[in-house]
Amino acid sequence: MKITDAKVFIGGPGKNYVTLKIYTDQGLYGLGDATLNNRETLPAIYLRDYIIPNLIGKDPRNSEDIWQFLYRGAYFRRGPIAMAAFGAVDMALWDLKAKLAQMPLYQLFGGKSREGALIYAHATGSDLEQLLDSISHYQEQGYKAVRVQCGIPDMPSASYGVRDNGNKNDDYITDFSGIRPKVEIWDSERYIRYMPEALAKIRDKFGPDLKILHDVHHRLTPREAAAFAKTLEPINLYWLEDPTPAEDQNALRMLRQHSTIPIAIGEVFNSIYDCHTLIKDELIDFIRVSATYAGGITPTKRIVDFAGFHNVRTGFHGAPSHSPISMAAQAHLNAWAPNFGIQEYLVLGTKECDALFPSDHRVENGAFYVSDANGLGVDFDEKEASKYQYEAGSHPIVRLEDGTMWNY
Ligand code: GCO
Ligand code: MG
Repeated sequence: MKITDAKVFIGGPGKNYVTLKIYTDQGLYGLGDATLNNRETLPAIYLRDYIIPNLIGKDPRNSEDIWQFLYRGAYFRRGPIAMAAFGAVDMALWDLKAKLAQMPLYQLFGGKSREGALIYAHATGSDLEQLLDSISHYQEQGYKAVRVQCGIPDMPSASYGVRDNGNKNDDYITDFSGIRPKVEIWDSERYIRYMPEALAKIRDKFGPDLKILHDVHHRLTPREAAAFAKTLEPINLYWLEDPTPAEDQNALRMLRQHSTIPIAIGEVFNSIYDCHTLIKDELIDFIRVSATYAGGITPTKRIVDFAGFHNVRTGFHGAPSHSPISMAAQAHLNAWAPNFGIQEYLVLGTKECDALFPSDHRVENGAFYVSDANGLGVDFDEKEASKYQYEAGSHPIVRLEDGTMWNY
């Protein structure tokens, strides 16, 4: 079996999805997702100029050797651009492998450990009242877990995943008005003062069963995060996400020594080396890598297995940046993983998106049910794809009130 061609498509309804399609001499094709939020053209160029010419003629069944070829062969390895490009190739090869085996992909990992996999939605509001409405909205739809983000009084603009159209599953991160980023202003003191009170009110209103998640979006220093986590303990959060910037793995050690709050981290990680210490030393509870940015199914599955030895569960990234292809790759891992925790689910579930990526995967009662179709179980309609093209957009940036750049 040989790879005969591969193509990269950029675009989608309200989103620059980067889709890789690998064709073979046996008529089967595989699909992968290389969407790197707000830097989408870069993995696409990496694929087109450097990877695809090297794939032609290779046996697609040797997915391990192809992954090693891409990773070790690049010399300058790791980083989100390269790993997103490798990730797309790897997903497409697993898609092909499972199609060849005539099985849904999860069967190749060891079958299903569960039926529906727990998912969480993003409830948000520019103030608490709006956020409470947004939580009710998702609860009415059957969600058992929600991430809650709300505006902070007297903070000029507090976007760390806050939007004012609380219930719409649109891509609120990318600003398509141009390439120059919107500036948002942040103040940790106001946030630390207000958020515990808001989270307590949410727990009070919705009772003990709702799984409440909160994303700090890398905004606090280690000491602030430790103090903040301590005050949140009575609220019994499902997790506190990205309390500090992920580069400083020691920060999590400090937090752990002061609080028993469950910590989730890893959406910006690109390899097992980024989370090795955090997992080995049991400094986190959930690992948030994605099949795209971590370089595909092959390395992600290794991270999941390693995490399992240390009581760390999965909580894969699933922001709107991921196309239904990587969501499917993660759904197959979620169906199998013995140490599955939860899946973030924000694929734009619009008619246009379903037409571009047809599939039988379904979301019901706050859980994701993986399709039993062969392969990843998601297709890509090239005719639909021809309606879209790349649209430049930007990701907001964050500054403190005095102008100092801060972490988004
Ligand atoms: C999340 C995230 C995202 C990021 C986005 C950046 O937890 O889902 O923090 O929404 O902001 O992926 O591009
Ligand atoms: Mg996050």
